[in-house]
Amino acid sequence: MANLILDKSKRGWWQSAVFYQIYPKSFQDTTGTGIGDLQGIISRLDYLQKLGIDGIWLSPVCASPQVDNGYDVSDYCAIDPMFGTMADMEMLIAEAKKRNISIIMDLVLNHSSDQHFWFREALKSKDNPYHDYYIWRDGDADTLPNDMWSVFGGPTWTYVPHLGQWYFHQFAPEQPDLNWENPKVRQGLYSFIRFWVDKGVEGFRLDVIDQIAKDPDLKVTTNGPKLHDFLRELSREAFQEEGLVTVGEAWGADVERAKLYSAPDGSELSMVFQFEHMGLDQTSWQKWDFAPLPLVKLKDCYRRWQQGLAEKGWNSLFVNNHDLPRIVSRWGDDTVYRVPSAKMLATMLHGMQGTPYIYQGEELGMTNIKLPLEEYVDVEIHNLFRDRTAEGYSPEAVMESIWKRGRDNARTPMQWTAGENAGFTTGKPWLKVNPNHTEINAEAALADPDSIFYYYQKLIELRKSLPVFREGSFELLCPEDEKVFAYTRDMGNAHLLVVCNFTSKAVPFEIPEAFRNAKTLVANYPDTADTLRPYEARMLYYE
Ligand code: TEU
Repeated sequence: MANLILDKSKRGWWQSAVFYQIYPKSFQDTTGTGIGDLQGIISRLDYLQKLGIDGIWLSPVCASPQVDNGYDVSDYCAIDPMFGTMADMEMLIAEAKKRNISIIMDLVLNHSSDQHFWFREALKSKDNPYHDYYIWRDGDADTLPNDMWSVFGGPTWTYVPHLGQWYFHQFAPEQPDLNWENPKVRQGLYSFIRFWVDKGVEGFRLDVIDQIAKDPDLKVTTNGPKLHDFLRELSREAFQEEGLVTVGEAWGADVERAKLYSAPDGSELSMVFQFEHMGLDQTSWQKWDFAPLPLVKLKDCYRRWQQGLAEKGWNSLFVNNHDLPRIVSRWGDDTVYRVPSAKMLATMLHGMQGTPYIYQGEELGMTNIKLPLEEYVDVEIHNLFRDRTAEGYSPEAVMESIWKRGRDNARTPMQWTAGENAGFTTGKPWLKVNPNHTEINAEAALADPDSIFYYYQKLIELRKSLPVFREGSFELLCPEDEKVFAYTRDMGNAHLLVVCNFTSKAVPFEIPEAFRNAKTLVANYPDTADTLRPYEARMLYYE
């Protein structure tokens, strides 16, 4: 199957693109340290080109003490030595470009590491020029400024005795929040962005961008009053370079806010990652309190986003990333029906309007992992265990939550081969390799024409060859059906139908009259039947 080359000189090229997220620590090690590196990514570019993707979203590779796997940056213009050198990064950008693959870097602008020069200076004294780069409140060691709680557990405030002050952090204490009210902070961050644009980076993913405009006195973290002013300035000063693609991580986005973020005039960002669909299968706002997926609600959620942003903004399409459990274990079936359910979920997503993001290993149908607590590395998992057991939860119940929802599920090393450490490293992997790599691995997928890998390749090719994927309007069929997700996309005389059985049982479904003689673009069963078989998915098309 020939790859269709995307013309990136066209405005809005990213609307036809498919991106692939790499979590560098877990992708490919070439030095035997047990940690993936930039040369490892370079060595796998041909694999990614074969898949057909147009860009790589690279999780953080800048210098970092790695308290939160690189989301704690100590130097925004340096490569962490554990991943390689600046020369390796330049080589990656150039080698990727040769294959028409853009590099999209991850920008952590809400907070820095406590080891960043700015924070080390800020700690020196209240009148240090960098002190006001962070957020401080005077007080004594016994009285927290307020009761705000950080995302990773514990208060959002940490006391510095020699200053008699608390500093604010929405994540770990080693990730102090930057003070966006200070114009020098903003200008400093823009200069880091320009540094990478000059190196040839073609876009950015912006970590927790909806949390930059915080106001601790009002206990506001997400969607602060100045958020969109800050974003417009950021965009004007740093992103107007021709053709840059920008995607903001915005847990607090709803459809109306997303219209601002992704306004077609480009005044803010290209698009955002919103998470409404990722929060439906839980009983509280906390992801740890998991529940079965309510399909009717999921469908309604997608319908609102698809129709809401049509011509008014742009969607990103994803169900996996480095913070989320593996989708085949979550909404599919990671045992008997692993292959058909992985393909079904891909069909559901890739038929929609927006820019798809594939997370490393998703194209192989990689699954969650079940480890004893001490084998996990993620700071969030350990803090959760500490906090929930202290609150009276049984250790067994907490472990269930971790197995279902822990972030390390997504971070186990990429499974390249059936051999030792899945071909990821010759050393000791920093996080356990999933034992199922003997069955689930890239080598096996590439040798099997019916694999999940080739199914994704086909979906990517379709998206680039038929404009209905990019432009078509969205209509949800049978909204009340609790088992089948079906929708149509229409554009002039081009019509697309997507049908997905979300269950492990055969279910009745009548193909709409107009599609009776339509062509099957892709399907996860080789033939048709009167019912939809377990996790069956079909994409039909006619003009
Ligand atoms: O994540 C933002 C965030 O709040 C959640 O995704 C969080 O990781 C967790 O899943 C909530 O339970 C971003 C990054 O994607 C994440 O890896 C970082 O740890 C976090 O920001 C801090 O930079």
